[in-house]
Amino acid sequence: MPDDGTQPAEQGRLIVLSNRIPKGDDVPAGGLVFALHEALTDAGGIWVGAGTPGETAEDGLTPLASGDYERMTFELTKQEHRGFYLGYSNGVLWPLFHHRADLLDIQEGEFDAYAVVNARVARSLAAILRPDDMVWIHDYHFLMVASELRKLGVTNRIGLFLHIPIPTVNDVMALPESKQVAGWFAAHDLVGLQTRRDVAAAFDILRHDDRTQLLNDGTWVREGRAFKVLSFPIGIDAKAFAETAERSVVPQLLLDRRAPLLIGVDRLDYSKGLVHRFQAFGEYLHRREDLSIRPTFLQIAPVSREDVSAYQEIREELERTSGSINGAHADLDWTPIRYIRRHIDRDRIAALYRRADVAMVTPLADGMNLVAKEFVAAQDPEDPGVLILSVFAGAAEQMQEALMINPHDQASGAEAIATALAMPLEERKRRHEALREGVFAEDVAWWTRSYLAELRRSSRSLDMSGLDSVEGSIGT
Ligand code: ADQ
Repeated sequence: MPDDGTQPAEQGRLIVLSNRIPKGDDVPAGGLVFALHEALTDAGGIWVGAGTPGETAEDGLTPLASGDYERMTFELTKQEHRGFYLGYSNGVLWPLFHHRADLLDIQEGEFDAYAVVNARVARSLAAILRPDDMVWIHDYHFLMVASELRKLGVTNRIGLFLHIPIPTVNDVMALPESKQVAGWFAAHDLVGLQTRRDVAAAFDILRHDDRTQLLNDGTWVREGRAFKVLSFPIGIDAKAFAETAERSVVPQLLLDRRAPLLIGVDRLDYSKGLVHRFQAFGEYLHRREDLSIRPTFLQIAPVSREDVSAYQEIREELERTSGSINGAHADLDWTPIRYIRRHIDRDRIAALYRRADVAMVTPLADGMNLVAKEFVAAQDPEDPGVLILSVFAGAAEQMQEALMINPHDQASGAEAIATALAMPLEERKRRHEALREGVFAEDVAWWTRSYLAELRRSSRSLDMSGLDSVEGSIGT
């Protein structure tokens, strides 16, 4: 039988944990939630996520309606939601892991709420686990769940996949709990990251922990437990997305192919580099010699996490920047930046990608960035658009045929826009073909299979015989 991550019943169930979980029948297409839905539809199992915050919270899981797999929620109070989710997860860990230690908002009691919720989730999971079940934990909301499970005596295989980048050792030192971080990772059997660059950063963090050693086969050991840290770049359902793009309808207003269209699609987040992107476009407009070229830059960026103060600030800054660029360049019949804060249907987005001549995917830090892959999948191979990609997107490691830019350097972005808009068809096709091949081959099903196959391969107890430590000795 091929070890491809599909799950025969006798090997136990797959238990997936993520903060967000679809509560009704509709599973939002795209992003993490969609990827997990795909994984569970294939493998079966149980998906556990956060319930609606209430006045009190008890241990245990509440079943939701199930289909191909079961869904359950854990409880948390409104106060815990503030401390665990808005506070420690999104006000501390998110900026830290996106290299923005300057934005850390460390508030008393928030880490405690994080620890309390992680411990309750662990107890609730432990209560349903059977000996052969595999646990797959997602993202920064649950970094302590595995160590809490181990404290409860759970020996099941436990994997973590972090969708966001890994901080530098220096950044980690800004965390009051910095000394615990290596232990959190080490409680898993497999830590999956988006890129090789993230794996190198995680190795750095682990090397700085006195109790963690690297063996010569690439396995790490801490306090008698072995674990691995490897990269598994997440993909999209490329085939389905391409089909959606082909059959969806572009709004009439944007159909005039004589006016070049640039597109950006992001959650409104400071990590996405939106202000820098607008400034690069402004710089392009400023440098442009042929004033008859009047491109429109359509930025779709619905607000997210509005309860976190850094998100209110980025929104205001973005509005100021687009206003000032439009003020400098707009004409009676031309608005250079069209900035839409509304949520747009996925079908519409797919059609807009296909219509666009250029996509700007220019984050300052991003675990992967699925928009880059969606844009490529949506293109007409006979007349494809051009992807401008930041070197700081995780996607950059796989998508070298994009036009790479440094988002901190306005000139780099402005030049890339000029190059993209003038790129001959042959070069567009050549670059797109190479990108498309990667996006289709390493899709979301490939990602799930590779991760789960590796987690299944990991041994549940450490056999250290015959393995030499590369850095320091074992067990001293
Ligand atoms: P996100 O930070 O949410 O995800 P991203 O990878 O770009 O970022 O995924 C966003 C998804 O939402 C895409 O599928 C996109 O099409 C969709 N989307 C964005 N804006 C939208 C809008 N206005 N309307 C409708 N849909 C919209 C985190 C990490 C990423 C990592 C993913 C998956 O931050 O780096 O790639 O998880 O691992």
